[in-house]
Amino acid sequence: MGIPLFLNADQSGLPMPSVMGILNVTPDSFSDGGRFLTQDAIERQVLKLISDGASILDIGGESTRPGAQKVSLDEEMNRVMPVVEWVVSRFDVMISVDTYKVPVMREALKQGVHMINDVNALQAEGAMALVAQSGAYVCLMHKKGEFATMQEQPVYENVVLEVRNFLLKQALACESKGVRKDKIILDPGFGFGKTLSHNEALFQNLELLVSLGYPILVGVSRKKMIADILDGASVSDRVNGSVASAVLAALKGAKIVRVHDVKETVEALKVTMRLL
Ligand code: 7PJ
Repeated sequence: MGIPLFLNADQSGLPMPSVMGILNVTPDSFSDGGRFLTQDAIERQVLKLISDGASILDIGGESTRPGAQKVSLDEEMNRVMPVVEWVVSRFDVMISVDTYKVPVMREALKQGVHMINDVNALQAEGAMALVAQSGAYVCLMHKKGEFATMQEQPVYENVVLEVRNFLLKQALACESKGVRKDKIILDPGFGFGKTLSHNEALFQNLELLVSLGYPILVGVSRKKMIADILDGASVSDRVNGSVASAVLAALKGAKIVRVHDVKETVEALKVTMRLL
C-alpha cells in the first residue's frame, strides 16, 4: 500500500490530478484476431500507459458499456488476474481493478492491488466489509439501472441531487463498515443511466460533488457524450473533446481523471496547471 494518491505536485506547486490510464483486458481491445488475448500486446500497452505518465492503472475485464456482453466470473478472473499479477510484480504504479464482483475484488486485493473501482458502488453483499478489511482505496460510482438497459430513457427529478445523495449515502455506509474516509473516492458515473443533458448538468455542477469532501474521479474519455457534443464524432475523433473535459474536470476540482489517451491528457494538464 506504499503509493499515496495525489502526490504529483507540478512545479508551480498546484496539485496535478492523478491520471488513471484505462487497461481494458477484453478481446475486442487485445486479440490475435481470434478469441485469445495476447499477453504481449497487453504488456506493451501497460508499458505505454506508464511511460505516458499514468499514475494509476485501471484494469478491467468486463465492458460495462450499454449493450455489452456479460462476462462470467471465471472469464473475468482469467482475463484480469494474470495482468494484475504481472503489473504488481514489476511496476511501482498504483493499480485499480474495475469490477463489481466480490470474488474478483477478493482475489485482486490478495494480489496487493491498491484500489477497487466499482461502478456498482460496493452494493454487492460483502463488498464493503471486504474493502474495509483490505485497507485499499475504493471508487464508488453512481449508475442508474442495469447495464443492458440503463440508457433507455433514464429519468431523474434532479440528477445532480440524486447522484450527490446516492454517493454520500454509499460513502457513509462504507465508513460505518470500517472503510477509512480518506480511502473513499466518488464518481458521478458519466453515461451510466444518463442522457446528454444529465451528463451536462453533472459536469456543470461538479463543484457540488467536490464540496462533499471526498476526492472526485471523472471518467468521460471517448464516451458517447463527447460524440453527442461533437456531432457524432467517431471514437478516434473524440480525443480532443476528451482531453478538454479532463482539463475542465481538473479545474473544477476533480482529483483523478480516468482516460484512454494518457499522453495527451498529461501534457494538457501539465501546461494548464503551470499557466493557471
Ligand atoms: C467508468 C468506469 C467511469 C469509473 C467505465 C467506459 C466505460 N469506472 N468504468 N468511472 N467507465 N469509476 O470507459 O467508457 O466513468 S467503463
